[in-house]
Amino acid sequence: MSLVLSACGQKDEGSTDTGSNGETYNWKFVTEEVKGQVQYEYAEEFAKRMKEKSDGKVNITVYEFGGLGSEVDQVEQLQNGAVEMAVMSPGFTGNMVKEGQIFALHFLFPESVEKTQQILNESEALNTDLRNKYEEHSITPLSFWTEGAMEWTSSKKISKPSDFNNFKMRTQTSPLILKSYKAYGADPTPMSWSELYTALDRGTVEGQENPIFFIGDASFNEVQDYMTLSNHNNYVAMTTVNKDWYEGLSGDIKSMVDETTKEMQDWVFKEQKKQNEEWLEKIKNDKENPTEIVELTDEQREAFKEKAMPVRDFYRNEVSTVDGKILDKLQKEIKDAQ
Ligand code: 6CS
Repeated sequence: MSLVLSACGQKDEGSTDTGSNGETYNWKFVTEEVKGQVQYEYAEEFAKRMKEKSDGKVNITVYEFGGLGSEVDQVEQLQNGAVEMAVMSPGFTGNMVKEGQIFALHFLFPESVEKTQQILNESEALNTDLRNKYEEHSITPLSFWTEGAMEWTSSKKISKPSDFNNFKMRTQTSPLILKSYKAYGADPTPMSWSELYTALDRGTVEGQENPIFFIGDASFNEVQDYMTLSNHNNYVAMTTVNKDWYEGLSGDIKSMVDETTKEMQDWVFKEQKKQNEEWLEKIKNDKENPTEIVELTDEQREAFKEKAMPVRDFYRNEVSTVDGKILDKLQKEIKDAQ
């Protein structure tokens, strides 16, 4: 619809109608998760706030994951303007926005999820420099937020790097995520999460990484025996908009979008925290599908960290198109925040 409107020369603000009460806006907001999960609930709350602030003029339809294709299809839909807004994981854009693979680096952000969120909110490296890199591909990330610390689930116990030897690990598609697991000796396979339950059940892959709420809500614990509380990374999602569409919004509507995006940072932090805490308890107490929770000592975590560190040099020297400048700046920001 928005494409048709653009072709007719109207203002490209999604589908726009002029009724007796003035203009109304109809936008599509796609997420990589389903009802009840953090991204979907985020988008619903965003839509509700926009409707209220605009006195009903902005109507946002939120799409659950699945209806519009894979995560990678959704990236394309945002780029070509078929949808105006998307929650997007950098883990699916790495073949295009090389710098965005910074989030694939293990042990980069602090173990504290709260501190990590503060850095995501304030980082110039991310909110200016990385944003510019995404904008080269028509994607404007308006905010970065965590969905929680990432943990490993597996069919065999993982507590040291050698446990990953030839281990079939499911990953998202960004090449640097695969590289991070190869650094532990694993055999990573990228796939959409829509195929993951079956792949784990059949043993096509033996393990995966995700925040706890997602592991529980997608029932991965049903087909896995162990969950290692590795906290090796934070799951970062981005609130993204189609660049041209966003820049074409009128001043007051654009300010409303910016204001809502900002407010939502606190909202989503609380939402992910609540969901992750609740799901940890549920997984621990699930007698029908028991999961052994593996806690790592500082020494054990250190052993993984040691293997992960060379991947940073690889990012700096082989992946980055700006000689690792964004990583250097981010590392300084992380150090200053701690
Ligand atoms: O593992 C994945 O691919 C999915 N995980 C989360 C937390 N959200 C969406 C994403 O596609």
